[in-house]
This record gives sequence, structure tokens and C-alpha cells, in this order.
Amino acid sequence: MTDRLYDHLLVGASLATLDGDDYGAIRDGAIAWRDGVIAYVGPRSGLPGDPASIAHAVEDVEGWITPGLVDCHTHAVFAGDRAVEFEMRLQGATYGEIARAGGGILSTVRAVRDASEDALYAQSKPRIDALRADGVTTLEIKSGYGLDFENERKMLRIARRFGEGTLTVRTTYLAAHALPPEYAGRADDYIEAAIDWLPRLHDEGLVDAVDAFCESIGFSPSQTRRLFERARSLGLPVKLHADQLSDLGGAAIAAEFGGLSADHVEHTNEDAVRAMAAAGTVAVLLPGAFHVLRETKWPPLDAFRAHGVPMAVATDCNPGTSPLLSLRQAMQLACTHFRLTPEDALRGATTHAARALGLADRGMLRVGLRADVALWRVNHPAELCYWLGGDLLQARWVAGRRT
Ligand code: DI6
Ligand code: FE
Repeated sequence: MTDRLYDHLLVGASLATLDGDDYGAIRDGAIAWRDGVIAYVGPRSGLPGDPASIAHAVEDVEGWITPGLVDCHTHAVFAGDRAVEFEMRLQGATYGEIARAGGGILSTVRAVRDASEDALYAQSKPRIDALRADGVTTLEIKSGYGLDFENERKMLRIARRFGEGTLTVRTTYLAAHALPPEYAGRADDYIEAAIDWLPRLHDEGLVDAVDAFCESIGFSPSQTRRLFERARSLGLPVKLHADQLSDLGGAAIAAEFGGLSADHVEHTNEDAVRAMAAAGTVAVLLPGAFHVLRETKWPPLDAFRAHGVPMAVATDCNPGTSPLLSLRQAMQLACTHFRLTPEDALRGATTHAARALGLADRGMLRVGLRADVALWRVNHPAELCYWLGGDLLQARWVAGRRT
């Protein structure tokens, strides 16, 4: 077989490259890759030859092609569910009250500790599959329901297992998520323990980033800083559950450590937004938690725009505040609740989300980037944010492999 320019070539669809204004749209486009890397993006008419002579495989497709979606904030590995808390909240109990009464995150901690590694994997798998089925090609998964060395390790090992096939998984160490009962009243001691576990888990190759829940029902700014100093000394990037329920200055701490992202950020003030802009810290919007907790306080969206802070959108998939199994649905919620444009929501779930994970090789359709590609059954890319539910994904390729 003679050598061809491309391994695979898609023609016939429109492209939302996100490289340029107006979705970076190219009608009657073509996209091709070689060795898993995009080698051509442009109009079909600009191809350097007859499709069959330049590519080993040519597919004539219809619809729109976007970058594969990137879910940059999830807690998708967990056991059990918290539907009963949902009922309690609908009857007036708050998330904080349930947490202080020993429910909330700690109820999931009990379920995770009780589950074997294989059982936890099996329970989590349908969620990972659902996220993939709606276009996700890169997924961040946090620990944070183990809260001791062995169980945090178990969660991170499972997260890694989900990344062994055709899905990129980035793991985040979130031992500073809640105070486990065996450390009741001793939060400083617990943070020291969590700091101690970090290099051991990092040595096993289980940690890509470090996160904490900086909140009155979580950990204080000074405890967060201590953990982040250890992360920095190990060369690990940080991200933070910041200012979700109150303004403890979390987003500013994330920025102070050059953080990849500050997440939730409903209560973030403008000074912190400036610090984020200067540090290049992405704001990760989590409209699923906002929706489920029936919050009313918006993140400072205008300030993020005014200061040029990129806004990512993620599912926050978790059993307490965001039992959300579709990133496209999160985009929909970002539009309806936060008035993002569909284009901004799509960039938030691709370009900006990749940046929130420190991944410079994806999140757009551009020559030289990884061929992470989603093909959708839509007539306009705004439809990705328009439908509530539905089955819009026709096909996905991860580093050029159809999955
Ligand atoms: N904020 C969240 O939205 C999740 N974690 C956090 O710190 C919720 C986790 C849970 O309730 O299980
Ligand atoms: Fe979260």
C-alpha cells in the first residue's frame, strides 16, 4: 500500500473547530489525522488531493464535528447514592445541616470504605460510560470519599483503571474533602495526615493534581495552604473547591498557588477574580450543583469576562449535590442558569476545560492537537446546549481511534 498523507479522513460534516470566532465554524469541512494527531482541518475544497488518494480511510458523514468533550471536575467514583438526602432537602433541610449531622459526604465515605475495589469499580462504571456516551473523551476524577490512606488509594487506582482504554483520565487527590469521624475535632491533625499520604500516592503515579474543599464545612484557608505547599514542593498542580457556599477567599488561594482552576466560585469577589486573571487560573462553573441545591447566588460572570478569566463548565458528577451524568446537560444548565451562550458553554466544556486540567494538546480542532473528535447528529452546534437529554452523539474518536 502506498503511503498516504492521513490515516483517517472525515468529510461532509460541518466543523465547530472553536479556533476563531463564531464557533470557528467551517461548513462542508474536512478533518484528517495521522498517528492520532490532527493533520488537516479546513474546507473539503482545500484538501490536497482526492480523498481516496490521500487517506487510508475516508468516511462521508453528516452533522457537526466538535472537539471531544472534556469533563474537568467530577467525583464519579463513589458507592451508593444519596437520594434520601435529596428528599430531605426538598423538605427544607440544607446541605450544610445534613453534613453537620453526619450525612452528606461522610455517608458516601462509609459506602466507599465498605466497598471492595472491584465493587467500587463496577458501581462507578455505568456513570463513566454515560459520560462517554454523551461525548466525553477526557475526564477528571477526584478522590475524597476514602479519607484514609488505603481508601483514597483505592479510589485513585480505580480512576486510573478507567483511563486504561480509550478515555483520558486525570486524577485529583481530594483527601481534604471532609473530616473523617476518626479525626473529629482534630482537623489540623487530619490535614497533616493527608499531607503525609500525598507523596506516597504520588510515588505510585496515582496523582495528577491536588484539590481541597475550602469551606466552613470543609477546611480552612490555612489548612488549604499547608496542603498546597506540599503539592508545590512535589511539583503537583492545584485546583480548589472555592467559595461555593461562602467567600473564604478560596479562589484567591488557588491563584496564589498558580492553580489550574478555582471551582464553583459562586461567592468569589472581584479582587480574587483579578488574582485569577493574573495567575491564569480558570473558573470552573458547576451549574449542576447550583441547580440541585437550588442556589441563587451567581458566580461573578461579568467580572470573569471583564478580566479575561476563562470559564470552564463541568458536571461535578457526585452523589450529593450533582448527580449529573451528562456534560452536555451541564452545558445546558450553564446556559439556562448562568446565561452563557451555547458557544461559550461549548468552549467551556472543551478548550477551557482542557486548560483547567493543564492539557495543552486538546480542546480545539487544530492541526497538531490530539485527534479527540466528536460527531453529533445536529444541524447547528447550539443544539448541543438546547436539548435536554437525547442521544445526539454519532461517533467519537480518541487520539484517532474510534471508540
Ligand atoms: N462540593 C461539591 O459540590 C461536592 N464536593 C464538594 O466539596 C459534593 C460532594 C458530595 O456532597 O458528596
Ligand atoms: Fe466538586
